[in-house]
Amino acid sequence: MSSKTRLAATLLERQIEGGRMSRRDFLKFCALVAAAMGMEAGYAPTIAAALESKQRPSVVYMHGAECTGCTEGLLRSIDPYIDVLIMEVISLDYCETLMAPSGKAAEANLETAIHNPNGYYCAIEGAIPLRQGGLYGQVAGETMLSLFAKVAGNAKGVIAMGSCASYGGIQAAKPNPSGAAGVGEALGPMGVKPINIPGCPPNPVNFIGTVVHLLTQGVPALDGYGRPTMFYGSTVHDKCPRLPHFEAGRFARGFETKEARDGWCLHLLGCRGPYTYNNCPTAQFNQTNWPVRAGAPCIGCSEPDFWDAYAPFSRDVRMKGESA
Ligand code: FSX
Ligand code: SF4
Ligand code: F3S
Repeated sequence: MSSKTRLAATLLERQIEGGRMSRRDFLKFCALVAAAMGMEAGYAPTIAAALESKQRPSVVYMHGAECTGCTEGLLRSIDPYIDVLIMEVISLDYCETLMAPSGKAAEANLETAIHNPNGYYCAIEGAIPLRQGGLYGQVAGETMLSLFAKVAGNAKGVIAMGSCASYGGIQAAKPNPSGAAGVGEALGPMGVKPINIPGCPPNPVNFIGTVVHLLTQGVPALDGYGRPTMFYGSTVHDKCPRLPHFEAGRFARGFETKEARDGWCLHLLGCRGPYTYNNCPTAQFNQTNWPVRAGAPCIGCSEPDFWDAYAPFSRDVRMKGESA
């Protein structure tokens, strides 16, 4: 089932339930977001009360240079469901992947959304091409650079969704022919300071939790790279289930080995977990699994120097002087 079909089916289920989610599902959503934010379960009713007491805030979601993997990851989030976010928590007033209008009608929607008298939040997925005045990335004949400067510049808050939007990501990999850059670098000179939610793609709970934090408590605490510390405060390595093997010097020497299957450390197979800040081991994707547990090394997808600093990804990346 395609993501759009799946979303439609989910929304239909909700409609059958009466058009709105049940109280139980809403509280479950709040509990999951609280857990991802590192809060105790008792914080869920606070989130619920704050969300219920406010008018649903408008969100304008822009697509830059990217693969749409961030949106795809978000659409496939099953717990919390994406429809909870876009139907109950926010008012998603512009998103090229999800909206029904196209062409002139879509452009009119954007104009209406950015002139909302109550203001709006802006999420940007993807990098922004800068070379030759931004010529290599255009939407409806306007460069992403000029369009995003307008949309993000007037927003109450800006979220850079994914590593491309945060730092350039693979779009900025050498030789970076389009001069792609992250939102902070491209729009910083215009006064835009985004909250970065890196990852290629990021975990949907990191995005949803950030939206909830913005709505309930304002801008969350950020690290030096603009990432919320509640999600990016420790390394993948710190909470990795293979860590006891690392500490005991037990390293798998091949992917198809008994040692790799038995949970031995993947550092010699290229794992960048020790240098990568993200909550994958605890949040997991859809609370199901994550790369290292599935047997693939962490490739550092949420780090500012991802892609070039780590490629090729199967390379042994022990730091100078580090032994195994
Ligand atoms: Fe793709 Fe998003 Fe990677 Fe980038 O993810 S999953 S290339 S971070 O902007 O769509
Ligand atoms: Fe650290 Fe990676 Fe080894 Fe896990 S597999 S312990 S993240 S080096
Ligand atoms: Fe990315 Fe590493 Fe997590 S590759 S998804 S930060 S395990």
